[in-house]
Amino acid sequence: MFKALTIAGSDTSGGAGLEADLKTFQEFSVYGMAAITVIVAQNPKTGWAHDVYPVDLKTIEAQIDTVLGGIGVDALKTGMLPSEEIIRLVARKLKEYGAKNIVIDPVMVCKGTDEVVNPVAADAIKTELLPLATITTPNIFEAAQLSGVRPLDTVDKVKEAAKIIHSLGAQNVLIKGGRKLGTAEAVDVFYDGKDFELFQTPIIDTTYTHGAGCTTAAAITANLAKGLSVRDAVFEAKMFITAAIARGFKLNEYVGAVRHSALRDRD
Ligand code: PXL
Repeated sequence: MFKALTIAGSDTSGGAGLEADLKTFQEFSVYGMAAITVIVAQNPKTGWAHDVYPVDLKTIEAQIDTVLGGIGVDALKTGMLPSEEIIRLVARKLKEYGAKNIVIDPVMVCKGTDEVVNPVAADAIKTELLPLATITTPNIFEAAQLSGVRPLDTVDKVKEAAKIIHSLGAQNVLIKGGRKLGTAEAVDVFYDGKDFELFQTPIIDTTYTHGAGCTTAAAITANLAKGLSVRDAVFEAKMFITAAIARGFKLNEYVGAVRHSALRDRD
């Protein structure tokens, strides 16, 4: 059984965060484990505002020791890491255990809110985590924060940002442009340090996309765990997230989530 770990936040509403990661690992028949960094609760009384409750450093360290010290994994991903101290801890533990197949999802904002999780976090992600990344998967906002290229509104500028993020230490970079680049199709730009590949899919007209970023990174992680090349892991993840977005569904009046089970659902 291939095994994967997510070091991420809990999205209580279930579409994103470690909930998305574990559901996605399951869809790829990969055994999933989780180290919780933060709990995000959405407040129904304040228009679904995201309240963020970080987990203390000792508890995060104990969880990582459980999995990396006591079990071992074929791949892992990081998600929401809500402070500089937590980012530093995670980087230290990944180095301590010599972790391989590392997917860094540089989560800075949640869909539906423009709140930056933590402004200092962008710098710590750059210096601490990108050098460890087999691949990093920023969206446009995150890629702009990491690369300094602004505004990031054309495919050429996204390519420039990918080169900069690669030069910060990430071996491979996937910038998820989606529908934000004014292109006829949704475009994600993949860069392996040598060549660019554009992954293009028809734009799906929906706002039910909560969890799309986490799910994409988790699908890449699962496929790396199974031994696929980074490029093929990204390709498979793109197929998976496209189906999951196409079959997204409404959770409540505020938000709709991607459907992790889309590829096997018949209803
Ligand atoms: O989608 C980004 C994200 C990541 N991780 C957690 C979240 C969210 C957005 O809500 O709650 C835990």
